[in-house]
Amino acid sequence: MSNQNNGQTLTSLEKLNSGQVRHDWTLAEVEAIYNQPFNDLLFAAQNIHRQHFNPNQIQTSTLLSIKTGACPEDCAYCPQSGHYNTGLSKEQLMAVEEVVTKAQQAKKNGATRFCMGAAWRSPREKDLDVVLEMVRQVKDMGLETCVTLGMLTDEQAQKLAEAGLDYYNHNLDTSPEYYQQIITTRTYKNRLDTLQHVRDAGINVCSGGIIGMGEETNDRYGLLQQLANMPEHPQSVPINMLVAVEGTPLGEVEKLDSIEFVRMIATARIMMPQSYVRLSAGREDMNQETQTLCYLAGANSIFYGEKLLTTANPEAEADMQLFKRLGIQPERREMDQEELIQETPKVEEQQPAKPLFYDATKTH
Ligand code: SAM
Ligand code: DTB
Ligand code: SF4
Repeated sequence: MSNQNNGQTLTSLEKLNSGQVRHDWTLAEVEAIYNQPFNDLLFAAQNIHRQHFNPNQIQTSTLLSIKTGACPEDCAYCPQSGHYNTGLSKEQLMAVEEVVTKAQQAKKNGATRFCMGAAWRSPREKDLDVVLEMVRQVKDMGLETCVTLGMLTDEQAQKLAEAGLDYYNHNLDTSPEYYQQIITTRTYKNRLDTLQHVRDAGINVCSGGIIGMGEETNDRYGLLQQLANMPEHPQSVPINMLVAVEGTPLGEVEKLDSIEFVRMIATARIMMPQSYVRLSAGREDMNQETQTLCYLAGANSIFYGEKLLTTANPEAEADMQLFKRLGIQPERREMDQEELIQETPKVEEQQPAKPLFYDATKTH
């Protein structure tokens, strides 16, 4: 099958791999991208990646669990759900000063974004007020801010926007079909509604999902289809590999083939060319070669620092060593340019500028 495009004949797969920004993906199209020969998939993804981003820069976000455990929701993957016994100690909402201290450490270690997560179904008003103050103070330090607090009303999203929040993380997690086997206490529609409130408030959307939960490949296509067919692509798309935690219903699930994970990253990159694609949870169980393939496939963001919310993440030092081996620079915020000049390696060690590169962060 072929299509005419600017006088050139493209096969249907070439057309799918062309990096067009679309919101009408069919499942068959996602399947065709995901299942093409691995080298073709990675070549297409890297090619698209270079049209929008510096291929040798990775954005780094540090996570902090500001309220841990005893969550009323029953997400089958989650060590923080009150429905399962995972031996996690339940904690109250942290104090603002404590959070600011953690954010200062994250900034010192080189993170550009600080993501605060709470094990809530949705925030209570008095708790939201505390989080708003955290957002203001962390932002004042020159860090980008992200929070993930569960479902939000329109008004709550507005308040977060007024406090200066940069990103709200709320994942779709999986396909609409598989979702019912993973979470029963809130619906897929609830999630889409929260994301709409976040978008309406003008906050950047961070939304992705988890693979390796025993889903079919069809469910992975379904997740990507839902994400890419939203009215706007999420500015940040976290792809998590399940961290299987003992005591959760998914504690014993079979480990995912790492090549499948890389295919997922590459397909996300091709379908959402201008979004940051984050290689998220699960890196502790991945070797450095798999992570490197994810970067080649277009992942350009990671969670950085030795802890995710409650589980382990690679040591910051190990990530920096890998970046050095790969000639990757952690992305800097514009206001950090002075620090960048001090730390940038000598000119002869750097890659020449790519003519196709432009900074997609400037477009939103
Ligand atoms: N309670 C809020 C919510 O669910 O919206 C925010 C925190 S929740 C822990 C944020 C996300 O972390 C989940 O949506 C899920 O995608 C991811 N997550 C949680 N446990 C995970 C695990 N064991 N492995 C991989 N990702 C996980
Ligand atoms: C996302 O997509 N992954 C992060 C973040 N958003 C909040 C959370 C990963 C959690 C992994 C399990 C844990 O550490 O509790
Ligand atoms: Fe609660 Fe979020 Fe964990 Fe679900 S993923 S149980 S909502 S903390």
